[in-house]
Amino acid sequence: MTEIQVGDGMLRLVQGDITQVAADVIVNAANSALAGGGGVDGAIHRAGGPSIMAECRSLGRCPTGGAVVTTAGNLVARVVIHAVAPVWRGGTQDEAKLLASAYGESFRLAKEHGARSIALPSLGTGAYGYPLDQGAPIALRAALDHLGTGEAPTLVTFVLWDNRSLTAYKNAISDLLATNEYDSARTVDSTP
Ligand code: AR6
Repeated sequence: MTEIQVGDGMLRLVQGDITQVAADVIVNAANSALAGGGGVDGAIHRAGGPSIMAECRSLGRCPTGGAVVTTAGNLVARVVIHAVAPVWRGGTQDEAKLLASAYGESFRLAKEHGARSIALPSLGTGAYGYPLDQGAPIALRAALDHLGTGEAPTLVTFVLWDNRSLTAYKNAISDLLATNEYDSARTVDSTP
């Protein structure tokens, strides 16, 4: 596990299945139709049960770069935040802005729901094809910017499915911390 302290908050990078992580809020990598699918989305609906899809149907849609909240069904979390990353189209269609917005909305909604902890997957870097080396710093900047505010949730965990994603996130956090842009952030644990 990699742990970065940011002021009074903590950023964690772990490898695993997000449905198995205990956090007040779990973020889903959803589509605009909130219709379910593969990847994280499939795993969350399978583990959480049908009440999540029932609520998604009643909400209807969510724009790309946005996020909506539903019950977490059978999951340990209190709520699921369904965030919609952009489909990668070569980087010329505002993808970076839209991906940052999906993360930003997730943190905003988590705070609104009084969550102390949030677990997120790597949005957009699976079926939607966002290149990992470009998606990872966007995800981490959103988390560091949020933690820098000192607002809840103060524990942010990125749950990375495979070793490739974990490595990309670890490399990206090293690069970001080396810039000195985030002077309240420091690595407290870095177990391989
Ligand atoms: N826990 C954590 N991460 C996971 C898990 C899991 N259980 N399963 C997969 N990942 P993706 P996207 C990783 O495709 O790119 C869906 O069909 C995965 O390896 O889930 O935003 C939706 O319905 C990858 O690194 O999300 C949408 O239509 C990351 O999570 C579309 O895919 C994101 O991959 C969204 O695509």
